[in-house]
Amino acid sequence: MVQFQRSLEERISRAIIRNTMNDWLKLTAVDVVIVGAGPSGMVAAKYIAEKNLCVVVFERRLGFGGGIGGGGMLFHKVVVDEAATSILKDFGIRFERDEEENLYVLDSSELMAKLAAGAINAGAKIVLGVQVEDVIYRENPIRIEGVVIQWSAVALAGLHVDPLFVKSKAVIDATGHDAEVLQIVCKKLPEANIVLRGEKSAYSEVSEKVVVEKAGRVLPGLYVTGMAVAALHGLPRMGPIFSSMLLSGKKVAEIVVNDLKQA
Ligand code: 48H
Repeated sequence: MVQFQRSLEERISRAIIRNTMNDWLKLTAVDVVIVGAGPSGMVAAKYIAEKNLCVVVFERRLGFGGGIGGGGMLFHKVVVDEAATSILKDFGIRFERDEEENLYVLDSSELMAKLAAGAINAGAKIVLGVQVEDVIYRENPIRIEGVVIQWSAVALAGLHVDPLFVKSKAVIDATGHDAEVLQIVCKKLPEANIVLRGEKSAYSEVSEKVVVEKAGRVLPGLYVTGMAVAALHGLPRMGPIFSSMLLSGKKVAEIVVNDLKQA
């Protein structure tokens, strides 16, 4: 009898398709969806996944890090203040103290790579090239129960392709300056009464504090972290200091974990 042998080309395709589909079937219903693999999203992902919750991060681009890679005006360093150094330690990210400025300095490439590694090692799945274009909601009371997703390439090509759904107990908007998920909810679900006040001009000292203070639950099932907090509450920007991005990611993770425990 002739032994039927698949070619390497067939085996490559089959391995990728079967294993992707196995993953995607698990991703149809998760505990937490995080939208955006920037600093705040990846920090939130690690601390939530560590609690044995099923976390997926959908990132529109084919890489993670969000605004980190640009450093400060393309200089390859970013800074944090002392409050955020414990998070850097949790992720094994190296930093140096600048004595003159009383700030902690680190390489943007190391921050990007190790935030992603930390989230993935804790068990979070980061899926690249997928964007969130809408949410799933339920009424009485109004709540968010998942997201509507599409390949970024389809959106970029302007093709009319119907999307798919991912159910989740919590959705975190970590989309940065544009607060994209909140914008969608604000526009399409007026009964949610979300008012996006829009980010204000730079006032780093204030912004670094209030962004962390205001990070958290927006309505049942919907949470906000990172720069999206500034867009929601009309808070100033801070420039390439990343403490509030990391600290707000950790804070939103604690709130989500606590809410899911009580549910
Ligand atoms: C899937 C999406 C979608 C979508 C966007 O911008 P980010 O780095 O976000 P933060 O808030 O974690 O960090 C902000 C920081 O990088 C920054 O810009 C600072 C500190 N600025 C201060 C200043 O003064 O300018 O990352 C957001 C990520 C990006 O990778 C996007 O591609 C992604 O979210 N994204 N992914 N579906 N609808 N929208």
